[in-house]
Formats: sequence, C-alpha cells, structure tokens
Amino acid sequence: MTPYPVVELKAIELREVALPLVRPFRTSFGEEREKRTILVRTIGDDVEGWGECVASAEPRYSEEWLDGAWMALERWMAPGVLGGEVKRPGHVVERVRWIRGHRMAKAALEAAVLDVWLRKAGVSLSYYLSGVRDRITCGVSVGIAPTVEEMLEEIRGYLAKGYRRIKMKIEPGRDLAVVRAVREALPDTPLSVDANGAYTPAHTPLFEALDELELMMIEQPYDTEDLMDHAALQARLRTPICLDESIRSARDAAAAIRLGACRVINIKPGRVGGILEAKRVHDVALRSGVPVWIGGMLETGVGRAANLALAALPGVTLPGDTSASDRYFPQDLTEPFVLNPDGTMAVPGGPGIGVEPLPDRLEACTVRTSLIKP
Ligand code: NPQ
Ligand code: MG
Repeated sequence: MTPYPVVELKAIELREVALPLVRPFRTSFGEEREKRTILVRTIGDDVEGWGECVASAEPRYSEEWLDGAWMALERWMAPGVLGGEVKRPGHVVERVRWIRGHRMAKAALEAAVLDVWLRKAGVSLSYYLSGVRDRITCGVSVGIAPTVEEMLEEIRGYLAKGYRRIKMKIEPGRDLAVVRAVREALPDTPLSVDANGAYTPAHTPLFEALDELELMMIEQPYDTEDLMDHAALQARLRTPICLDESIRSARDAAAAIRLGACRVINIKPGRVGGILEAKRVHDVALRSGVPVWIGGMLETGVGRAANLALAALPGVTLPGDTSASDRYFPQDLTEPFVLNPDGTMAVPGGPGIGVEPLPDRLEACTVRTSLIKP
C-alpha cells in the first residue's frame, strides 16, 4: 500500500448547505422538500478534503439529526481530531470512539480526513478501498406518489434513462395494490420495495402476498431493532429481505446474517459510522456469500462520489441507489454525476473522492459555517 504523507490539519470547517430537490421525496417516515446537509472540510497545508454528513433535518430515518450532528462535530469531534496526531485514516474513528453513537457525524469527519489524505497521496478512494470496477450499475429509489399512474410515469422515465433496478417506497395502505399494478405494467423490470421499518409482524400476510410478485428484495420491513422478527419473516419468504436501518456496524451485519434476518445488505457509510466500517460490512457479507449494494441518502456530489467508490468493491453485485445527480437536484454542488445510457455510472478516478464543490455553487447554497482550529 502507498505510504501515506503526513497531513498537518490546520483547521476543520463545517458548512451547512441547502439545495432544492427536483421533486419532493416521500417515504414511510416523511417527506423531504429540500436537501439540507453538513459538509466537513479538512484544511491542510496545501490540500483540502471533503466529507458529507447524511443526518437529515429531523430524526426520522434514524435517531440522528442535522443540528445534533453539527453540535457533536463542533464541540467534540473536530477538536478531537485536531488535538492530536492522525497518522492514518482509521485514527479518526479511534479518536472519537468515546462518543456513543453519532455515526453519521463520525462518518462525515472520517470521510473528509480520508479525502485530504488521499489527495495528498495522489490516490483515489476507489483504489485505496481495493475497488475492482471503473463503472457501476445504477438503480433508483422512487418516492411514494399519490396515485399508481403518477408512480408508473415516474418509473417509466427512469427506465428510459437506463436505470437497471427500480425501488419503490411503500407504507401501510400504499403497498400491495400499487406494487401489484407496477409489476403487471412492467413484468420484466427488476423491482424491489423499501418499507423503512413501517410494518410489524402483524403484517406478515402482506409480505406473503408481496412474495408472489417476483421482487428482487424487500427492504427493512420492520423496525431497526427487530432482528428476530426479520429472521422469522425471512424464513417464510422466497424473496430476500434486505436490511438497511438495522445494520449499524460490521458486527450487526454478522449477527443479522447468522440469525437469517436478511439475505441482502444495503450499505451506507453514514449509517455504519464511516467508509472504513462500510468496507468491513462489505467484507463480512462477502465472506458469507451475502450480496450487498450501496444505498443513498440524497447526497450531494460529495457524498455521492464516496458511495460510487464503495460501489466498485467486489462484493457489491447488485445495482444500488447510487443514482445520477439529476435524479435529485436541478443543480448539484459538484460537477454533476451523469448516468450512461446503459445504466452505468463512472467511478471517479481522481485523487481522494475525485470531485469537489464548485466554489460559486457552494457559496450560493451555504446556510452557516463554523471554523474549528486546534
Ligand atoms: C433508504 N434512501 O434507502 C433511504 C431513505 C431516505 C434513496 O431511498 C434525507 C436524508 C432524506 C436521508 C430520504 C433512499 C432521505 C434520507 C430517504 C434517507 O431507506
Ligand atoms: Mg432503505
């Protein structure tokens, strides 16, 4: 492996940005109308790095939320990393390990340190992680729409662009009829559903009905904490269960696989506390023969770039939610990521994450900043 240069961090900047979405994104836990996120900028002597925090404005997807992540980063995490030597990227997580939880905040800081490091070394994140692909196949996540017709129209638009897998968001009351109608209209399209934990074992008959629709997977039907009930459901279904919210570490992944709680895992670096832990989730799954894919949290180009690097790993054998910039934003923060007509997208090959925010866009989208010095 490349010997790492020493990067003297002079400061860490936090920057909250807000970007308009192309359309509201509705899930079982709520509706997002604009994207707000924290960017972490690591400022070295002659290089800079970027990381993105996926905590949303309200703690709906998980217990983390944007203002909480901001405070944890500002008060403890950034000072902790600035206050001592960070000789390799793994040291970031070690320095903030005493802080319980707050994985999305930790992940953003680790990503920014990784990026500055790799830029100084001239190495791409994909190369550093031992990625095996320079392009990855993409799927798209479709929010809950008021009518089947609207949902179908949106889906047909994505298929025309080349997306290789459609994931439909479901919630109690908007599930079987909609999914069945879409399946009938599109008999050969790779389809999956994501419940974001909105159901309980009382809904077992619903999942048995969905089991007849040749879905690629059913994502996170039950609550985050419910590994045992997921295992009981998986035993009744042919369709693989994919866990998202329930997998918060490589240890969770190993437990879920051993229990038979899932047959697929959605990997998101923010949810598991960092890119390096995400790689370990991948490694656990690969050793167990469990296919994985890279999820999405409506990231700007900064977070999207890191997700694409992870998607180049050998065990990532399913199309993920790594969609193009224009799926979410009229204007991204970075140069836009563009889908090829065959439904693939290029993995950035430049040093670090390979992209950076466009200065004018960054200024125009910034809501607040905080500069933390040693
Ligand atoms: C999922 N993502 O797989 C998540 C859920 C999600 C692309 O379906 C702001 C921040 C809005 C995080 C909306 C996709 C979000 C968000 C949805 C996460 O479960
Ligand atoms: Mg999900």
